[in-house]
Amino acid sequence: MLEFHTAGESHGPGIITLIRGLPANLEIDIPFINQELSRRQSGFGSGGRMKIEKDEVEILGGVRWGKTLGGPVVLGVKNRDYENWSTIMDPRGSAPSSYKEITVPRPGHADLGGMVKYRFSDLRNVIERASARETVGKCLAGAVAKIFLRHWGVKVGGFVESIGEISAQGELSWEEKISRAESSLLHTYDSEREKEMIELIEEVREEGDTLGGTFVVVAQGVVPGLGSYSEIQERLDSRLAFFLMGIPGIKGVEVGEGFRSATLRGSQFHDEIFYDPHHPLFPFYRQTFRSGGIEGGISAGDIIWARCAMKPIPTLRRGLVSVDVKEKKAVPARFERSDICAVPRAMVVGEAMLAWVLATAYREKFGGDSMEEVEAHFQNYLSYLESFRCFEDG
Ligand code: EPS
Repeated sequence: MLEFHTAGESHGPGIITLIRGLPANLEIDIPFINQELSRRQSGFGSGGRMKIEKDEVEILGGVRWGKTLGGPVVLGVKNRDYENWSTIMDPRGSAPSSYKEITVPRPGHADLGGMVKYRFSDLRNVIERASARETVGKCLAGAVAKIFLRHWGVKVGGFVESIGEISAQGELSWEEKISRAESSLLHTYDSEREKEMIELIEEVREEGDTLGGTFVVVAQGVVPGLGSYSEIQERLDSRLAFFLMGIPGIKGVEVGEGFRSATLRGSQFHDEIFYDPHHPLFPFYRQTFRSGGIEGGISAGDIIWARCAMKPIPTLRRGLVSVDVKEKKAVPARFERSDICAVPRAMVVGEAMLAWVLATAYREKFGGDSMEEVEAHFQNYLSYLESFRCFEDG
């Protein structure tokens, strides 16, 4: 089974990702991984930290001469900011005598729950691992998943749909939206609305406040038949929701037009089935993907998409009402350097998680210890899909 784990703190020495279950002989494209890391760092609305960090992957295990060895793969990224935090975040030693514990939790953050759960008196112990810096690790896993998926013709992309109450407009193809988003400061496809979104972020920054928004992630070229209706753990939609909801700040996930489906008639919602022997990938095809390309927990073929809603960041310059847990006195929540709006960057993490879920589904369906074996099983499935083609001219 393909799985990943991340470790590391926001201002500690670095973040690592351990990936288990990759086949041997998968070529690891390091420039591509670095490109994904840099996409995660780009996006208007970030705070000062992004000027310090320039994330770059180091391979610490499981790869030789550019190819996986079939064992666990360990990827790491150093935190450049660690040099400014080396005393406070030193894995050795003890707190310096001048150190003051953080005792005022931010509403909306893991601070208070984490303090109670782990019996900490210093919220720094919570802040560090609960930080969205951890998404570096998710993007490392996602970049490897994308590299694996490329072999099977799957492309993963995404775009921001809204920031605050401003929504991108325009009926465009998936490709067009994704490619426009790629060159946009906010990773969105509507350049007119983007200006308004940027103004809004600036306004909110002035007010000492923060903003959320929504984004969409899409995979193209997915084979039908991934996942299963049989059990909750096997459903592609439940797995997708699990991984997308696990991105910090995400409060809502819908597969396709999930919420709108509740307001539509069956005749308006369901993606009707057509047959064309010349249709690429699979001759039973859909013209719409309102279901997100997943029916009964199984991929329908070609597109898979989901939408996520991200809450505003809980670290506000204008401190919300809180309580000093040591003094038991009402005080405004503490501010420390933070982002204003992280939606464009969360979108990149969303892509990573969609890629991850699909990579696990391809791994399960096609098995194999080496890329050669996966390829053989995949080709066999493609031949089976081909058998549904029936040409009138014989
Ligand atoms: C984060 C707060 C900010 C972000 C950080 C996530 O960090 P700092 O407190 O050091 O300024 O920049 O995100 C990253 C560093 C990153 O690479 O994504 C938080 O509180 O979650």
